[in-house]
Amino acid sequence: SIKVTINGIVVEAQPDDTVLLAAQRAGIKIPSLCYLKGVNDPAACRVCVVEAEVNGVPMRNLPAACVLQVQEGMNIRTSTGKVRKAVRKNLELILANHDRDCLTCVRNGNCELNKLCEEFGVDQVPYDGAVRERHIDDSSYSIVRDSGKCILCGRCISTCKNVQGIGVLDYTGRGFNTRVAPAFEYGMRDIDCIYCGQCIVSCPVAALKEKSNIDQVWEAIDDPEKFVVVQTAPAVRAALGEEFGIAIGTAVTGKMVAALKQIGFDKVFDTNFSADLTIMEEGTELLQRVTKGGVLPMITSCSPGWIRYCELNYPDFLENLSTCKSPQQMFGAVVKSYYAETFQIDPKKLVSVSIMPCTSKKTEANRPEMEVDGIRDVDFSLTTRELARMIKQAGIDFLSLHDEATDSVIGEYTGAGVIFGASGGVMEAALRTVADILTGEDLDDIEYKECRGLEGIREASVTLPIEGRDTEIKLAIAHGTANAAKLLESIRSGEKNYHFIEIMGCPGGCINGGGQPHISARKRMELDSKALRSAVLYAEDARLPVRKSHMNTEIQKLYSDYLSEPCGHKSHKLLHTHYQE
Ligand code: HC0
Ligand code: SF4
Repeated sequence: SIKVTINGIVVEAQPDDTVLLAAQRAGIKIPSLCYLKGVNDPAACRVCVVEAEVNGVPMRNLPAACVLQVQEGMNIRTSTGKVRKAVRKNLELILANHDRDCLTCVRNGNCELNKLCEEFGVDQVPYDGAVRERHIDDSSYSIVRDSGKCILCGRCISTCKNVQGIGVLDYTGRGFNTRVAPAFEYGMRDIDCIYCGQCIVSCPVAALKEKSNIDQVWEAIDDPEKFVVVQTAPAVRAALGEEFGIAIGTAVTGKMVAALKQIGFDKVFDTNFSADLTIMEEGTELLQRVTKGGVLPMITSCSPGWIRYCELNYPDFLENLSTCKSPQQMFGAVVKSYYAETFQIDPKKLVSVSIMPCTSKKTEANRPEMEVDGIRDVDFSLTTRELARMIKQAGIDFLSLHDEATDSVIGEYTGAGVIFGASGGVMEAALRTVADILTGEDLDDIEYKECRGLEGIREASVTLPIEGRDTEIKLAIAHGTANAAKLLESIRSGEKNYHFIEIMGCPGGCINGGGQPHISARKRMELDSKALRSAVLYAEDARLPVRKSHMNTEIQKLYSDYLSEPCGHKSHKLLHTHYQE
């Protein structure tokens, strides 16, 4: 290791450390803005500048700590008058070209630029010259881009390109006219964006945000003619609390249900129910494909960012996709058919709302094929962040809410449904049911630990009795589309083959979706939010009395009273779909 001195403290650093990382590990905070751990280090904003000398010789200018490599004998000072003055000036320059309507901004309260300005006492913007032309693009169902808020940090560009392997955003124009935009300034609707929203959660300001549907949902709730039901995705409970100051990695399931009831939804349900339903359909589909010579590997189809990515980039794999709709859409279809019929509610008066950790779900809900006989499955899909805003708008004191439970007859869920929100969870849930069906037993060994974890691509295999013969079933899991691409390439080239694959569009799966609460770049350096949020779901699973989808009694009733059998005629009409080349 290398010894460097930071603010008079001797710090042990690794040879390839930057000064920013070495300082952070030693508990010394250097402010930063464009830096995003493991994703972006372009030294664009120059907010992390320091004074440095090597063996007593001062370095020229003020180097940026995010790209400055440590050297033996380096002496760093992070808070001199010169540094503070430079940081303040750089912040002022950024502010000069930034729309400063902070009061009405969605990032009010968690804006990283605002926080730095406050810390450095930036209380005026002394530059009063020309500002860049502002352009707001709300052409897609999912993502709004506002160039007036953009500070050109490049965090979204690097995330889209390096993390997701997509690269539809880039710098365009030069000098004063530099902007971040899709090529040829096309609208977000017209490019190969998968609406994963990873660019949103990496944005320090409000240059990228979800397209909000809050107003339409309030309108439906206020309309006495409408019966408004809501479902919440597995991953929402693992992160919603963060919006109310609760530590990352805390479950708020019961409070979330209580808040939704107070907001005024007529019935509160859980996507976990339809996650269980998905397992019944998808597990059956897998067994049919394996025993009847169908297309393998079968690939999960619940993540709409992944589906769009496959449609755009790997159309030769479309027949590998399970034909199951996602749990979000299955839930909507069940609410407007089985539930509506059971309680004699006119489906036209039913409004189906979903709360998702995802921005791509908004686009999925609007796909033309996501309806049955002209009735939409899901009318409005909101992000976890939008739900938090609604709770605040309703004046609900979230922290003091008492836990409440979801409504019946489509509200029960098992541990298998809960873990859908973490990468590997759908696979594990499917194995629990498929193994029981094939062995004809109620197996105790149901924690498939090999499915868990955050490695980008994971492989596993299980041996199951299929048609009387022990058969090895080969499995793979990928999350984040860059990893998905690697996995698909290895199959295309013939290097690998599998029976069943789980792919989620976002790194870590839904718990780290593009609709989840913002975590600042600073926090991301300090903790692993993906692991913390996943742990919430695995803990809830372990606590639940029933942990296998096929043992969900309300699912059993849904089949006996209405659908008759998995992958049967009615299921195909309501719960399955097709894809577009
Ligand atoms: Fe997910 Fe889902 S698990 S995609 O990550 O399958 O968004 O949380 O709701 O639909 O259940 C997201 C999360 C869901 C769906 C479920 C699946
Ligand atoms: Fe890229 Fe995803 Fe953002 Fe689209 S939503 S620009 S694919 S990061």
